[in-house]
This record gives sequence, structure tokens and C-alpha cells, in this order.
Amino acid sequence: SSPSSAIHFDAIVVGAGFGGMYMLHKLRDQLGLKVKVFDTAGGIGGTWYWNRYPGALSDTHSHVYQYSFDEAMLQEWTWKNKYLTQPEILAYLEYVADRLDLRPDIQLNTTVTSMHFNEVHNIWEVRTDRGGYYTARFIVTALGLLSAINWPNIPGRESFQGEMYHTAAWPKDVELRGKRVGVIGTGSTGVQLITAIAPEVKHLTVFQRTPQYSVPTGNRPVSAQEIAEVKRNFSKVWQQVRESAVAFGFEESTVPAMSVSEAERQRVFQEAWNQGNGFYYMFGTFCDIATDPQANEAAATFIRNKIAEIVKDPETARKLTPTDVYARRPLCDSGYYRTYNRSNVSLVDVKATPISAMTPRGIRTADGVEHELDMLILATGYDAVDGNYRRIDLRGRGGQTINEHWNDTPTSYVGVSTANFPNMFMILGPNGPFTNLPPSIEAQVEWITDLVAHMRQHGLATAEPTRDAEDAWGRTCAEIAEQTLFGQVESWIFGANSPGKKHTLMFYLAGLGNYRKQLADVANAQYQGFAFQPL
Ligand code: FAD
Ligand code: NA7
Repeated sequence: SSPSSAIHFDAIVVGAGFGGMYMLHKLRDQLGLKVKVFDTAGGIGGTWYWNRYPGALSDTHSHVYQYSFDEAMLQEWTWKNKYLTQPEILAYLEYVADRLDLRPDIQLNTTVTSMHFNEVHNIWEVRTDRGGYYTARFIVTALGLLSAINWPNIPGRESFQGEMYHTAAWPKDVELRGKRVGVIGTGSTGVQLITAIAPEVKHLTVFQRTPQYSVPTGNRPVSAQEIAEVKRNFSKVWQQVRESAVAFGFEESTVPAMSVSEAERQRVFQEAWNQGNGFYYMFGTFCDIATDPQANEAAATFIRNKIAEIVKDPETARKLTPTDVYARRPLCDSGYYRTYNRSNVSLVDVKATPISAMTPRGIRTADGVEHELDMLILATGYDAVDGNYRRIDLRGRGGQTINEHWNDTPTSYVGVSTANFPNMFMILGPNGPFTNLPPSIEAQVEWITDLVAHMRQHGLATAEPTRDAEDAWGRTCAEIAEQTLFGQVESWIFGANSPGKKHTLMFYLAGLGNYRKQLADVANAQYQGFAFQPL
């Protein structure tokens, strides 16, 4: 088929989560473009469409886990608790979709299978699993950074006779009561799920590979007064978020942990423990927990001592206690460690006794024990950041695929673009900010919109970053990352959780305030680092 037989749009957006929805609104309603959005899902919402597992909760505070671009929506929408449950976030995104009339331009149940840049016509050719063939001047990949499922490679998976679910594709109406349930994975998701389902199931067996540091969420109802306060101070609240590092709506600490007395340190940690939130514990207590080994060890020791206090069985406590650096995404929970005091919960350390196979009746570990299960839940996370890119037949100039282009190291220029892929803009692509994400998504969507407007104003057909600019951005990200402790452990922040993936940098770790400055500098310097072609 030739491009002339395709249905043409000005822009095609892939993904209908926080990112894709806002991108549609901006390009369509601000710039007047003809835009189409595709999503594999049967509904809008992205992450919050897929992740319906019991206990799914934001770990960003409710008042900053939303869009900020429209004050009227912020005044209209309200929340009940310090954190939002999955149904609440999905309801919010449904409300936004209706409020902004987004649905007519979103096609659900449709996976984009290929996107090829046509150098003759300077357009993208896009194909879907439903036989659709489209062209577009611009493509925006809002594919999600925690969206491509990581299926563990366990021998015998097909033989298991019980029910098996991944948390990121949770079906409706799962009955847990009376069942012997196994959970693999103790990341943010596993911790939430385990805590939520333990009281419901007959028996819960947790297969833990790496123990986790976690602090309480401190979830509680918020008063009408607190909500009114946020709504009254709209501009101030969001300005603080945009200028901060992690964008969680609290002031990051400027105090080094070792600059205060031991007693003061304990007081600060205890106060944070009482108040709740993982990011607050890591970034609100002291300024150097993620960067200074001694500060990190102090924060880690505080949590280890809590585990020893909370967990009654010393052997279980030992297995639950991390000994490595506290440098994964900071977790928070609603009674995780306490859950292991329940008589119907047992913990299997699969580092000590690895899973050898799945059997028809359950899971066999290396010590020969067969753990019998009626249901196995995989809370094994994602092929993070670049996973969904590599699952598409995505080709830039010269027919080069994204896999060839990135090889084992995904890169970008300022998080939103990559050389040789003209007019392709990424939301939450590699080497973008590591923050509470809606405000970072907003920064990227707004910046992309401005660039598209700039191109139209100046009669430009294509925009793409130069290799040099992209390499320099990669070096900037690497230099920043080297100052942190995050690279010292294996986690999705460095893409090291997925089988066969190389430990590699995935984020710009200097925070949202700095990231926004970088974006503004590039735009203000006539989009320095980009090469343009005229129409
Ligand atoms: P997503 O919401 O992931 O949407 C991407 C969409 O793209 C998906 O619907 C997918 O189906 C679609 N897609 C991908 N490939 C294709 C294709 N080829 N064709 C068609 N469609 C495709 N962030 C926070 O800041 N705070 C939190 O508290 C928080 N909690 C989280 C809890 C969980 C369990 C998870 C998984 C993530 C959490 N996140 C959190 C991160 C969260 O993903 C982001 O905050 C945000 O929702 C990302 O929005 P997005 O639009 O970029 O991507
Ligand atoms: P994570 O944080 O990547 O956690 C996945 C968990 O699954 C983690 O405990 C892994 O252990 C474990 N895992 C993965 N594969 C296996 C195999 N093969 N065997 C045993 N255990 C395994 O994903 P989440 O969904 O919890 O959270 C991702 C983000 O989403 C989170 O940070 C929030 O931002 C929302 P490991 O630690 O690799 O040893």
C-alpha cells in the first residue's frame, strides 16, 4: 500500500494514559491539529486501567497526583484520602476525558504494531493490529514507562493447573477467599498487594528475591479544610512542585544527615515514619540519603530496626531485612512487615532457595519443597522505560529500527526525542526525569506542543536531535547519576530487573526543577541541539 491510501492525521499519539490524554488535548485544542490516539487497552487511563490489583494505591499524595494545567478542573475534582486508590485515579482520568471531550479521538482496543518514517514524504506510516494504516506528520509515544509487563522466565509455567495473574493485567472478579495464594515479587506492587490480600486468603506464600526497605504510607482521610487550603493556594502549591526535585509536594530537606546529632537524626526519622511516605522519608528528612553512603546507612538502619521491632519471628525478620544500600524507588506501605506476623502468611527466600520450576500443583524451590497453590500472582514488574518501544516495529531514517538504534542502551535528547527519528516525540522516554510523574508529563507535553507550534510558524517539516546533542545529554545524565547511590543496586531505575537487560542509565536524576530549566534553555536557544528541515 502507498501512503496515499492511508488515513492522514497531523499527529498520532500512542497511549491514552496521563501523557497521551494531555497530548491530545494540547495538539487538538490549542494548535488545532487533527489528532488520533491509539491504545491497546479497552479503556483510557493507562497504568490505572491495567493495574486493578487489590491494594493498588498512588504513593504520591492525592493533591499532586493529577493534572495542574487547568485550575477549573482542580477546583471541581476532589479527593478523600492522603492517597488515591486505583478506582479513584481511573475515575479522575475518566472525568478528564469527558471534561475535555477526548473520547471521540481515542481509538481503544488497538495496538500500534509498526511505525516507519518515510523519508520521501517526511511522514510517519503507522499500522495497527486491526489492519489500520495511517500517516502522520508527528508521532508522540506516550507508551508508559512502567507498562510493558515483565513475565518471569520460570520453567514449567504452562504446566501450572491453578489460576495465574500478573498484577499489571488484573482481570475483573478474581476470587481470593479460601485459596492458597502465592505471590512472586516484593516491589512497590507486591508490597501493596501482599498487605491487602493477606487477610482474605486461606494461605499466602510470598516468594521474595530481594528484601525491601519500606516505611508507612500514613494514609488517612483528609479534612475539608486541608482540601480547601490546597484549592485556595493552587498556584503556590504547583509552583513549588514544579521547582522541586521529586515533585511530591513537600519541601526537600537541605540538611545533611551527619550534620545533626544521633538523637536528632532518630527524631527526624521517627517523625517521618509517623507521618508516612517513602519519598518523604528519603528526600524530606535529610538532603543526602540518596547520595551519601553514611547518611544512607543511617536511614537504612532505622528501617532495619523497625523490622526487628515489628516482626515477631526472628527468622522471618532476618529474611525480610535488607542489607544492601537503600536506593530503589522508596516504598511505603499500609502494614507490610506486620503482615508476616499473621499465621496464614509464610515467606520463602528465593535467593537462598531459588524457584526451580512451576509444577501442576504449585512452585518447586531448589530445596525440593513443592509449595502447593491454587493461585499464583506475579508482581514481577515491568520491562521499564524502553520496553514498549522495543515491542513495536519502530523505524527511523534509513529503516533503522529502534532496537538497532538504541542497542542495549536507550538514550534521548532531553528525554523527549532521539536522533534519526524525526518528528517522534516521547513522553517519559529514556533519560527523562525521575519524579512524581504527572508534573513531569505536563512539562514534556507542553514543551512538545511549543516545538510543534514553532515548526508550523517557521515552515519546518522535520525536527530531530543531533547525535552530538543526544550524546551530551547522556553524559549529563550519567554525571548526575554517578553522584547518587541508585546505580549501586539492581532495580528498574537502571533497567536491571528484566531478564537479559543490561544495567544501564534510564533517568535524569537532577529533579523536575532542573529538568524544566534544561527544557526551557533548549527552547530559548532556538531549539539548540535540534536539526530542522524546511517544508
Ligand atoms: P501509562 O499510563 O503507562 O500509559 C501508557 C499506555 O500506552 C498504556 O495504556 C498502554 O496500553 C499503551 N500502549 C503502549 N504501547 C502501545 C502500543 N504499541 N499500541 C497501543 N497502545 C500502547 N507514578 C507516580 O508519579 N506516582 C505514583 O504513585 C505511581 N504509582 C504507580 C503505581 C503502579 C502500580 C504503576 C504501574 C505505576 C505507578 N506510577 C506512579 C507511574 C505511572 O505509570 C505514571 O504516574 C503515569 O500513570 C504514566 O502515564 P503515561 O501516560 O506516561 O503511561
Ligand atoms: P518492581 O519494583 O520491579 O518489583 C518487581 C519484583 O518482582 C521485585 O521484587 C523483583 O525482585 C521480583 N521479581 C522479578 N522477576 C522475578 C523472578 N524471576 N523471580 C523472583 N522474583 C522476581 O515492580 P513493581 O510492579 O513492584 O513496581 C514498579 C513500579 O511501579 C514502582 O516502583 C512504582 O513506581 C509503580 P528483585 O528486586 O528484582 O530481586
